[in-house]
Amino acid sequence: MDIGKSSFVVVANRLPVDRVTPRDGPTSWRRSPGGLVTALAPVMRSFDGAWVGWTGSRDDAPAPFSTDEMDLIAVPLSAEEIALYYEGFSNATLWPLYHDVIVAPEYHREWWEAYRRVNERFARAAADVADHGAIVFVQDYQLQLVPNILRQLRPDLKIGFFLHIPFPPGELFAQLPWRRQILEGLLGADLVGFQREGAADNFIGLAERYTDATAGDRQVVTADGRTVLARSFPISIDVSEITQLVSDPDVQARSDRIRSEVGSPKHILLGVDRLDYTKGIGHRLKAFDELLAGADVTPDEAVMVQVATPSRERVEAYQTLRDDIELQVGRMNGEYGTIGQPAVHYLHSSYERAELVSLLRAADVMVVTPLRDGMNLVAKEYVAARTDLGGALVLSEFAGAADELSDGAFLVNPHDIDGLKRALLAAMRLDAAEATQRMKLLRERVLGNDITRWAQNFLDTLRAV
Ligand code: GDG
Repeated sequence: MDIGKSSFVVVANRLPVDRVTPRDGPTSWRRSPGGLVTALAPVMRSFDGAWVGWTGSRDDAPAPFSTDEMDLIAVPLSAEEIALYYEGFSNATLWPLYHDVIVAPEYHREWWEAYRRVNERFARAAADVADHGAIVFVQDYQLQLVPNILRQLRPDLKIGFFLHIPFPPGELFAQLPWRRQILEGLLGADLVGFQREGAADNFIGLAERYTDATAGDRQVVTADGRTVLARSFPISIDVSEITQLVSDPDVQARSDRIRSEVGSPKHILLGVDRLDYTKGIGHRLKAFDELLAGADVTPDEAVMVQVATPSRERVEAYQTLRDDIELQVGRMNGEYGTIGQPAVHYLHSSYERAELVSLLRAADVMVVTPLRDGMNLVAKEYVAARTDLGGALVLSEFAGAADELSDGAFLVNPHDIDGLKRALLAAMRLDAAEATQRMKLLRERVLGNDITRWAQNFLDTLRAV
C-alpha cells in the first residue's frame, strides 16, 4: 500500500489498533477503545494523518498500512527492548519516580541505553513520514526524548508533547541519573502539555536548574534561542460514547441486574482501576474493612465491587501488589462474607465498555482514591454516566481530576484512613437533594471540557506558538 507523507503525525508507544487474527482468514486490525484516538480521529481524517507506534507484540513490523482513514507506521521492538525500554525504564524507573516514588524506582544504565535507542527509532519513523512543516504530536513518558531527536532531524516541524502522568517535584526528579537528558528531550518541543499547572511549574523550574534554558512565565527559552511553552491541558473523556451507552436499554437492564446479583444492598461502592500501586486500592479496602469492623455499615447494607484490570504483569512490583490486594480481599471476605454474599466482589479482569458503564450506573458511591494520578478518567466517566443525576463521587485530592471536580466530589486524602471512612459514610448517607446538586456541579465541569475540546485546545495552542 502506498503511504505518502502526512501533515499531522501522532507518535505514541502503542498504535491505536489491535490485531484480529481469525482461525481461517487474513489478519485485520480493529481500532482499540480509547479517548485519545477518538479525539484525534477527525484531525487524522482532515490532515491525512499518520500514527507511529508499537503493535504490542515482539518483533512485529508489518509494512505501513491504512485503517480508519489514518496511516499506521509500526515501530518494532525486540523481546529484549520490551524488557529494558518498556517494562524496565518506562515502567520500573519513570512510572514510580513520576508517581511520588510510591515504590522505589530502579536505575539501570542498560535500561536507559535501551530507552534512548528506542526513542531514536520512534523519532526516525516520525521524521520519515512527516511532510514539510507538519505538526507532530508526541505522547507520554515512554517517549520523552523524541521531541529533541526529531528537532535535530527535522527543524521544519512543529512539535507538541503531552505527558499523561504527573511531572514530579524537583526533590524527586533530581534522583534521575539522566535528568538533564530527559529535560533536554522535552525542550525539543514547541509546546509541552501537562495535566496540572503544578506539573508545568515543576518542569519549568527543573529545566532552569538542570539545563541551559532560562524560565519566564509559562515559557522556557532554550540555549539556542527557541521558546518552549509549558502549560496544563487537563485531559478528558469521550462524553458522547458514555452517553450513548447509558441510553442503551440493554445497558440499563444490565445495570439493574448487577444490583440484584450483588444482593440488592442499600449501597454499592465501586472501584475501577488498572491493578496499579498508584491507584490506592489497598487504602480504600482498608477503609471499607474498618467501616465493617466498627459496624458503621453491615455487609448486607453495603458491598464493594472492585474491578482490577490486569496490568504490567511481568513487572515485579505489580506481582507483589496483586498478592497483597488478593490477600486483603480474601481476609475481608473470610471475615464479613456469607455464602453467596461476599463483602468485596473482586474482579481481576478486563471488561467490555458496555459492562463497565452498566457498573458505573449501578454504583451509588464511586471510590477513586489514587495516591497519585495524572488525571483519572474513571472519575470523569462516572460523572458522564450519571445522566440520572444520581450517585456520589469520592475522589482523591492527588488525582489531577480533583482540580476540576472539587465542588461536587467528596475530596479525600487516601492516606488519612479516618478521613476516608468519614467521606465514604457521608457519601452513603447523602440525601437525594444534595446528591443531585453535587452531580449537577460535576456534570457541568465534565461536559464542559470533553476530549474533543482538549485536543482542539492543545492543537490550536501548538499551531499558534
Ligand atoms: C493514564 C494516567 C490519565 C479500565 N478498565 C477497563 C477499561 N478501563 C478504562 C477506563 C479509563 C481508562 O481505562 C483508564 O484511565 P485512567 O485515567 O483511569 O488511568 P490510566 O490507565 O492510569 O491512564 C491517568 C490517563 O492516562 C489519560 O491521560 O488520566 O492519570 O495514569 O477510560 O474506563 N476499559 C475497558 N475495560 C476495562 O476492564 N474497556
